[in-house]
This record gives sequence, C-alpha cells and structure tokens, in this order.
Amino acid sequence: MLVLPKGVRHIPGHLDRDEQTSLVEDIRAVVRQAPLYRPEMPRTGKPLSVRMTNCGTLGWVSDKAGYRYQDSHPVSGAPWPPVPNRLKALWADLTGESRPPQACLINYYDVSARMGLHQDRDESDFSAPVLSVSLGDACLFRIGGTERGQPTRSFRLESGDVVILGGESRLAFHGVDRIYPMTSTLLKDGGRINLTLRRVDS
Ligand code: MD3
Ligand code: FE
Repeated sequence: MLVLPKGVRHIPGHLDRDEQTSLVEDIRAVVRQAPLYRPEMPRTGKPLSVRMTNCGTLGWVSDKAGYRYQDSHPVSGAPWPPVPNRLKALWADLTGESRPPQACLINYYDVSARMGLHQDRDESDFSAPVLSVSLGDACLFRIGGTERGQPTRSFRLESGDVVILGGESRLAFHGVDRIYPMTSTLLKDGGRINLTLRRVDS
C-alpha cells in the first residue's frame, strides 16, 4: 500500500464532472485576461515546458532574474485577475485557513511537458498549506522528503483530484514526471491544468 508523506492529503475525485467543467470555464475567463506564457529558468533563460499564468493579488513568475511573486503579468504588465469565487470556496472548505488565498498559479502541461523535482520556497510564510487541483489528462506526480536525494514516491493525479500539502510536506521536493495523453475528455485539446492556491506572506 502506498503511504504518503506526512501532511499530504490526496482526495481523489473531489470535484465531480460538472464542477470540473465550471472550473475550466472560470480558468478560461482568467486566461483571456492574463494569457498563458512560457516562463524562463533563472540565469540560463531556458524556457520551461510548462506554460503558466496566475490569478490573485500576487502571481509566481520566473525569468532570467530569478523566481518571485509579483502583482502583474510579466508580458502585458496588467494586474492579475481575481481568484474565481469557486476556488476561494474550495480553499475555505478544505484548508481550514481563515485568510483567503493570495496567489493561484495556473500551470498548463501539453502532453510532452514535465516539471522537475523542486521545493516551493518563494513564499515568506509556510504556515498555510498549498491546495492543488488537477484538471484534464492524468499525470505521474512524485513527492519526496524535505532534502534532495531522499526517497520519493509516485502516484497518479487524475482530473478532479485535490491535494492539500501542509505541515511537514509543505517543503517536500516534488515534480511531475509525465502526462498520460488521452486520459480525460475534459479539455478539448488535451493536456493538463494544475491550479495551486497559496498564501505568500503573513
Ligand atoms: C508539494 N505544481 O506549481 S501540484 C508548482 O502538478 C507545482 O503542476 C505541480 O509543483 C503541478 O509548484 C504539483 C502539487 C503540489 C503543489 C505544491 C506543493 C505539491 C506540493 C508544495 C509543497 C509540496
Ligand atoms: Fe511546486
């Protein structure tokens, strides 16, 4: 049996098909205001395979200068659109956090995109959990310990799954090894959307 690291809560199928469809409509509205773009790696400027955008008062960005949170879209310069109400409600229901999410990172994976093992540590407050929602094609997700090189475990994330990363898992190394093409009909053009809701500062 698969044992998840402490502090990880995986809720398979938390969102039913109608809720997933509504959420995709909300995200399409955000993306019309704040288009997906391809971030670059710090220093090298090598493009990531994942395309990204954000909603919320702060958004996570990466370019040659480094990783950071900022209040505007790096290409258009416009403020990020607000977090859709149904995502704010999901955050309140599942995290037990009284403060609203400040940032919602929207990651889009085409079938060849991946995300290498990394820690999320660009926030100045790690006390709140991170809430992740998967939509569209399934992926192979991997999570390890708080130090690089510790053993990792892999599991599939499917459309409608929610993961809450709190406590000890908040600083765990994690990544996305692969997307499984044609495993969902939610997105007409295939691929996977992941949403992460976060607090950035206290
Ligand atoms: C474990 N996203 O945006 S979501 C990221 O599927 C990110 O797009 C992946 O890693 C994705 O930073 C994974 C699940 C997740 C999110 C945040 C975490 C796992 C986490 C933070 C700490 C530990
Ligand atoms: Fe991450």
